[in-house]
Amino acid sequence: IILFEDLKKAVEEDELLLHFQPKYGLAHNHIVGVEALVRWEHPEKGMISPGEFIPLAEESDLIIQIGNWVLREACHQYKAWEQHSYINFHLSINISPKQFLHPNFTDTIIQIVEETDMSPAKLDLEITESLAIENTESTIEKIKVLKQYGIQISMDDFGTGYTSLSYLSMFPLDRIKIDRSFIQYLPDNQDHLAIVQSILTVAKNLDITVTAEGVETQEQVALLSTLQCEEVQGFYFSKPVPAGSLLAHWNAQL
Ligand code: G
Ligand code: G
Ligand code: MN
Ligand code: NA
Repeated sequence: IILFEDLKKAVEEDELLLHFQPKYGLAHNHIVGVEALVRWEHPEKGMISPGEFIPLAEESDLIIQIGNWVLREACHQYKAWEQHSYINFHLSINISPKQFLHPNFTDTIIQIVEETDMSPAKLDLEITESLAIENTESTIEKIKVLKQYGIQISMDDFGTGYTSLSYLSMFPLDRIKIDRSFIQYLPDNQDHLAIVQSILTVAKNLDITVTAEGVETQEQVALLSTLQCEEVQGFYFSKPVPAGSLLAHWNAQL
C-alpha cells in the first residue's frame, strides 16, 4: 500500500524519474516523438508504476507539483539530447485533468518552456477526453492559448471517454491517440477494425494526425500501415526506456 506522505516525500527527495517511449512514423519507420512517463524509484519497494501513484496524487494538489516536475525534467532532458545529438522528434507529456483545469495551467506551461529554453513547437501535451465532455468551453480556450504559443495538443486514450467523433471538430487538436483497447484484438476483431477505420477517416478529413497505441504485433503494424495510420507506439517497437537508451534508439536509425 502506498501512503500519501511517502509520495510527498518522494517528490521532495527526488525519487521520481522519467522513462521515454518512442512513437514511430509508419511511412519511414523513424522515431517521430517520445512520450515521457514518470516512475517512482522507492528505496525499499523498488520501481512503482504511475498507475499506482498518479491516482493518489490526483486526490490533492500534489498532482500539480508532480506535473510541473515532469514537464521541467522532460524539457531539460530534451535539451540535453539536443546537445549530444541531432534530434528531430517531439516530446509528449501526459497532463492530468486536474492539472489542466488549474487556473494557472497555461501560464505555468509557458513559464517552464521559457525557463528551460524548450522549443514550443517540439512540445506536445497529451490531454484526456474527459476534459472535452465536462469543460468544453474553457478547454477550447486553453488549447487555443497553447496552440497560439506553438505547442501541440494530442488527445490521449481516444475512444475510452465516451466522446463522439463529432467532438473532434470542436477542438483544435494536432493528434489523437487511439486507445490500445481498440488495437489489442486487431486484426481479428471486426468491430474494433470498424471503429479504428472510422476514427482514421474522420481524423484525416479534419487534418488530425492519428497515433495507434499499444501496438504489439507485426500483423497489427501491417494492418495499420494498410489503413494509412500515420503513427504507432507500443511494445512491438519499444517499451518505455531510460533517457540514454532512447537516444541510442534514435542514433541507431540515423
Ligand atoms: O507507464 P505506465 O503504463 O505505467 O503508465 C500508467 C499510466 O500513468 C498511464 O495512463 C499514463 O498516461 C500515466 N502517466 C505516466 N506518466 C504520467 C505523467 O507524467 N503524468 C500523468 N498525469 N500521467 C502519467
Ligand atoms: O495512458 P497512456 O497512453 O499515457 O499510457 C501509456 C502507458 O501504456 C505506458 O506507460 C506503457 O507502459 C503502456 N504501454 C505502451 N505500449 C504498450 C503496449 O504495447 N502494450 C501494453 N500492454 N501497454 C503499453
Ligand atoms: Mn499518454
Ligand atoms: Na494513451
